[in-house]
Amino acid sequence: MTVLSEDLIAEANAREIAALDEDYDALGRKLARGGLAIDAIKDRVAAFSVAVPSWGAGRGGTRFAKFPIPGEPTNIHEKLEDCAVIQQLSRVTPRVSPHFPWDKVGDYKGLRQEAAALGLGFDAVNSNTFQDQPGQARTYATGSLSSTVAATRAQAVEHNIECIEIGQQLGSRDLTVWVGDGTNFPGQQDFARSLDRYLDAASQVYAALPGDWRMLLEHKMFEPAFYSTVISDWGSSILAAQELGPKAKCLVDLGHHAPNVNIEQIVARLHRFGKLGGFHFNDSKYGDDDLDSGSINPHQLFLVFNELVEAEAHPRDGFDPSYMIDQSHNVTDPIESMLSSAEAITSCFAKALLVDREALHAAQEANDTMMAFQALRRPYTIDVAPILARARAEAGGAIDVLATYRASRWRERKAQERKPVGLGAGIV
Ligand code: AFD
Ligand code: MN
Ligand code: MN
Repeated sequence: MTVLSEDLIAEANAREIAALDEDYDALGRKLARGGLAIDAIKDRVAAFSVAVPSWGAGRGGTRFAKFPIPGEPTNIHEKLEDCAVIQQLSRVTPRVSPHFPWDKVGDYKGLRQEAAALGLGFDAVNSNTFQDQPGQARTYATGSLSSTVAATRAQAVEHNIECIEIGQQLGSRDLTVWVGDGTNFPGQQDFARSLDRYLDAASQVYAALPGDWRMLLEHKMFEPAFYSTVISDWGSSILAAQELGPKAKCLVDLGHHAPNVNIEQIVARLHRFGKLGGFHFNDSKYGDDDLDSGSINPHQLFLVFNELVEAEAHPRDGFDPSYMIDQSHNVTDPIESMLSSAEAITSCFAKALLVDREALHAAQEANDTMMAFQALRRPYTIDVAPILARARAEAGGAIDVLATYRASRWRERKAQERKPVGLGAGIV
């Protein structure tokens, strides 16, 4: 079952294919001069994938307002449909990362089948102890896994374990834990004791992990807490992951650092200690951590992928990071943002594959700074779009994803069928 008409995609591609062939062949000749086989790069790109967040399918908002659009999805079933559109066009987003209780349903086996029928699987399960839910016994107003109240910590542990159980039914194998725990005032909580409480509760979640599962700890420097957070940075994250055990890894959300932090170096450090577990891709300019991937600083995204390709060539303690988009689409059609972001992310991966690693390492060893820099700069300036487009087209996706999406009039059609979203503030 396909959500969009295959004929529509084929017709759109037919109009683009001659130009693509020309561009692909020209790029192939250019890469061949540097000893690279374009088809081999294209095969690597075709095998690459990044998960999309279920919550990213709806319009996001800020703490000031949320401006819904007609036809946006309001439940997990409609969200899966929209994710299937992204996958059908891009062929690089075959998995959806669910968030609970937002995506709660009565029948998870059924949900897994529903997704499979749409060509989708499930990625990491995300728990949510940063909000209170109707009917919940204890509030998370003053913290969850690190709460001073034992019953609140127990409730948060129980929720995370429930997420693991749901994830097992969905075919996931990672639990991503991001807590909103932290403080707004100096002195509000004891830094050491709050971390002790977090570690004690997190170890109970860890103990419930099935053998082949991982627990991904996501750090965030600020927001919703504005003075301190319990897992604030990669240092706290790796120390916690080391204390919890080998199945605990660190998840790097690109938007969760102080401005100008060298994230690519953090990636290399986490990998050095076998603790790089996954990514949430997005971009940021100031404190806005959920802008579209590569929209502000594509060079940083490339440098992150350069470290990932380097890490893959030199694996330590396994190298299997889970890649996911985590963005808040406040002013665009979320499908368009995720199509554009998936392309930006895959482009950076492709450019990182073009790096002449032998030349880079030789220049590094010889302290030839300029040539080491050029080894990264040269591939960064190459337009890899034809490689991505060819990989997509061969897999049945669209050469021009955005134009084909617009031509499908998906959102206009859904606006006739779906119930309108309520107003309000909030990230999702
Ligand atoms: C948060 C974190 C985390 C969380 C998401 C919810 O990035 O990944 O699950 O946003 O919207 O900022
Ligand atoms: Mn995130
Ligand atoms: Mn975030």
